[in-house]
Amino acid sequence: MSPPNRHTTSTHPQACALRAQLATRLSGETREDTLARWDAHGATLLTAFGTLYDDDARATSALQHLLSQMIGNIDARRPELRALDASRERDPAWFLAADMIGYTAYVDRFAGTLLGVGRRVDHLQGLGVRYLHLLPFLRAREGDNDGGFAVSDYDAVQPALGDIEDIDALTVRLRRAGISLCADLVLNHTADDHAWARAARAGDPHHRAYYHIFPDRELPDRHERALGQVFPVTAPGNFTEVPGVGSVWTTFYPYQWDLNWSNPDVFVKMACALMRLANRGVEIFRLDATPYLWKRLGTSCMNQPEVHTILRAFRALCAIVAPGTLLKAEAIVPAHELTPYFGDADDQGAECHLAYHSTLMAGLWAALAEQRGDIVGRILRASPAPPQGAGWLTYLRCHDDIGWHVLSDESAGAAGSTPFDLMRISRFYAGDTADSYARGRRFQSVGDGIHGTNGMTSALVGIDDALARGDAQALEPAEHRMRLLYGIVFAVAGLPTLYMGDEIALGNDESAGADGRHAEEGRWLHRPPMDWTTVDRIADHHIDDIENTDTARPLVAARIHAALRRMIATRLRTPSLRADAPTRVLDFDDPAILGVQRGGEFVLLCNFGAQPVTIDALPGLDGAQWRDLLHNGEDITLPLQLAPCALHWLGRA
Ligand code: OTU
Repeated sequence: MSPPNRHTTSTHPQACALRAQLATRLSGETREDTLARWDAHGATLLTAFGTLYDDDARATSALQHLLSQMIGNIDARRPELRALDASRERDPAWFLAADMIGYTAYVDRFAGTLLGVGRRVDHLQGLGVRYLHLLPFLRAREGDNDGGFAVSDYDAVQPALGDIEDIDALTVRLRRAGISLCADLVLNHTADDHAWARAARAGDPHHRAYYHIFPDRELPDRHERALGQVFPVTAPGNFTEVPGVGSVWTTFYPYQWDLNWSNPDVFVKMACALMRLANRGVEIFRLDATPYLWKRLGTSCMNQPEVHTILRAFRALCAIVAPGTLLKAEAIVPAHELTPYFGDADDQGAECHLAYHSTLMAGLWAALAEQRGDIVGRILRASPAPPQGAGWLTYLRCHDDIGWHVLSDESAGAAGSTPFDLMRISRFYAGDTADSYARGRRFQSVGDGIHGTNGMTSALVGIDDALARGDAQALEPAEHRMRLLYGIVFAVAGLPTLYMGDEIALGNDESAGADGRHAEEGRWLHRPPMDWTTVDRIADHHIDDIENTDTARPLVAARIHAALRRMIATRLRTPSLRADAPTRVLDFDDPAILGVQRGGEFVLLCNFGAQPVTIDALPGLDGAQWRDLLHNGEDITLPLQLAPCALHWLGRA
């Protein structure tokens, strides 16, 4: 299917007709702004919707319902959110500024409840955080719920975390602190006890059509031949036999029923969920499992063209009803499939504002295990600059495993690079190779299968192991590794995001497996509760002697915290570190070295190798004078010796 061209509302008959409806039904205050937004984006929304649903008898009433809900939500949008909309329309690249620092956490693990998060704002501000992603907090099914990714009600909060009004209160508190809330919008599936699923179970044909339900295994078996598996060990297969219902499509866990996006009512219901959350102050939507929304027999049912059409429609919808809002693609797919989530070649910038750079994330870990900076250099070279007004989200860890499949091209030696062995890397991080310092675990991997790796940064870089063994000599390089990796995350193009606990090198939650509820789900290894005792001690300067090389965990925490804060503070005053400033990878013969120029005045230099390396010159930057930004601005003179795992941020003197 070819992508629809951009239409203008004036040449789109249906857009003109609906404009007239908007003009009569909107109240005075919002009328002019909304009509201008409709003129700019209405045709895109309608063209996308039409491309998806024109042949469907349900489309006309679904669209009418959508329009009514849009009007209702526009009318209900609070003045401070409207002000935010207006300011972001004036500065659409606001989230690409150098002072955007991200943070991601589970509400309960971080602060107990939504209101508890508000009481921890000081900590976030101390880190310079401007973007806070709270993992799913909407009401999820009881019992197993995939860390909240099995949503039972998009208009209710998980009772243990608070209630729906707490979202409003929290976002007000966050906005006052300059922090934007990012929330998950789980689009691909609902919990099996969502009201729609319950109605489907009861046999209601309208709601059965919200899901992919088959009377027998014939079509599921045909589909399976081309489908992958997300959780091959704990949830093999993509369909679940539900007694009295049929064979239900469940890409993830059996209790997560995939929604049928070829049904226009599903589109409208999810669009309404988005608008209501936006009106509660959510500013960024993490579109969970985006690649899976559209199914097509004979394909992997990932990244189908219709997924991109849905995203274009959602983008246009936001631009009309809540233009201060951003969309973030959670598409953990190889790099060449990822960039279309910003919009395809002839419609760049028409889809998501942000996308997780998962290839870079996994590549950083591969580079560390292989002691090869060139792995990261090649990934950066191959990463196109996102279109104007869009950016990468850069990160080192998140609540999920490190999925190695995103490196399938790179590990096979794409574009003449030296291949690397993902199996070795996966075993390395599980502590299963002779040279390993890591205490991670393999995830969903059986036999020769290479799936993912679990573990906190602290465990994967060797801090946990050195502390457990009380080995001060092993601790120092482990801390260098952590600084090295975060030093890259904070310096390359993107919105850099910390994973909760990394700011104090929080270790694995080794009790997770012992907890019966989570025994089956290895990802809980890296979802520990926040250690506020240590945070408070650091904040109160009770840990002064941070240069002390003692092996006590609080001292490590204080050193890592100070190192990350220094990077963040430096980033804030370095305009060349904007997410959209140009990137140039420097050529070095030694594969251990990574050099990256950002903008006109910044160079990142690191050594992934185990040996010191001497750098005689910075390619293409002859004659420039440099200061070492992370080391008190000392002058740098070439030749420069890079110690193993050295990290330097050079600024023009
Ligand atoms: C996401 O991840 C969430 O991040 C997970 O925590 C959920 O379990 C899952 O969706 C289901 O809601 O496969 O290993 O390409 O890779 O959506 C994590 C995207 C996952 C998928 C991704 C998914």
